[in-house]
Amino acid sequence: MLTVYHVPGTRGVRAIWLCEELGLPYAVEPVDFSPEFRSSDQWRALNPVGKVPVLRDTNKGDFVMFESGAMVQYLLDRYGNGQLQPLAGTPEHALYLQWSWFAEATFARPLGEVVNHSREFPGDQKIGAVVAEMLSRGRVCAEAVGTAIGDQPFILGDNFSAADIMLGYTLMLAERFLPEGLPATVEPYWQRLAARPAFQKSVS
Ligand SMILES: N[C@@H](CCC(=O)N[C@@H](CS)C(=O)NCC(=O)O)C(=O)O
Repeated sequence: MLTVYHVPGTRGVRAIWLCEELGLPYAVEPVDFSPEFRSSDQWRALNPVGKVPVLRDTNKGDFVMFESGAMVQYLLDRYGNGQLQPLAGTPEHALYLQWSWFAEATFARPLGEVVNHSREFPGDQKIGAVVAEMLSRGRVCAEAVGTAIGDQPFILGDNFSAADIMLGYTLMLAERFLPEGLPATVEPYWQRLAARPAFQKSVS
């Protein structure tokens, strides 16, 4: 059994969305998102920095991992039968990796800091400049996605891939936190992703 330890609307969406796309059976285990629980020994044993999500795979033994992008890659490599990613070692796969890593390491990071700073320092005026700077970084990333997507349906071209799952979660954050919303160049792509039944299941 695959179990995603998850808080609704957070990065576990990526693993759930992928399981839905692949038709993999999985369970969702709700996690108490309070700082107290996340800093407990119990939770830190699963995620050493107290974040969500965590994936457990008991199909063979008992395997536990954190980092949503790594989960996506693990699930694809172990259960995907070549679906939703180009062949490893090809330039197409390099671009698949590029957009997957970009989605979390470069694009989601400033948006995540907006969330973290606003939560940790509510009402603190000094945070305004930090949040504005993070949002401007997020905006540059959203525009980069718009330029790359052009008229193609998905980030790698005609075929939906797990890189769209990685980016889709981050676009959900960007739509929520960028005051002006997503650039017009990105909006049709985001709508296309958000309309997928597997995505809708992951956020329901
Ligand atoms: N790079 C990590 C980021 C995990 C992360 O930041 N999770 C958020 C929820 S989406 C969280 O637990 N935030 C709590 C905190 O950072 O205090 C991943 O992709 O799994």
